[in-house]
Amino acid sequence: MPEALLVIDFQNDFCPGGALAVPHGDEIADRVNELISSGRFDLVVATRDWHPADHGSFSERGGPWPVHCVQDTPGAELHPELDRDGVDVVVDKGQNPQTEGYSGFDETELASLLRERGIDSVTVVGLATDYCVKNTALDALREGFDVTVDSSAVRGVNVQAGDSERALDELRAAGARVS
Ligand code: VGL
Ligand code: ZN
Repeated sequence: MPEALLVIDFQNDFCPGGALAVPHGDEIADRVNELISSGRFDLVVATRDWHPADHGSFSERGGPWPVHCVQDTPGAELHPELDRDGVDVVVDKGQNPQTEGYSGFDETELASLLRERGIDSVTVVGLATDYCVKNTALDALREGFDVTVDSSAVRGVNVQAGDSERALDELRAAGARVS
């Protein structure tokens, strides 16, 4: 079973000090790097939330979020603790100003990339559990991949208390394995 590791949005803006900091987001680094170097994965993909400056999810445009992950800004860069040399491909998402673009599969080349490499199974880690990790994992299931979420390598925003737990429940109900 060729397997890919999908590292979702492990970027400066989603870590403490960033524009849309996920509490303890930086703490996933060790586990993510351990998975990258485990030898278990045939392909390692890192996604980046990669918004144009006028993205519709920004509060100044009536959206729910502060300005974050604007293309080519330091906040949009991959977190410095991520083992960048272990990443095979970077996939940018969220570029359409009109859509949220939470999922790594939304208007990207990710599905075709995985199929091209013969991948049938994915492990999803990264930020944030209740938004981009959840939506990417749900789309991976819809695309027919076998999906595992490594719960020690994700962290959530938790706008409402319990959002991350509910996201993991939803993922289990949809057929993902939560390890
Ligand atoms: C995300 C909120 C807004 C995420 C991206 O990566 O989970 N959350 N944009
Ligand atoms: Zn975003």
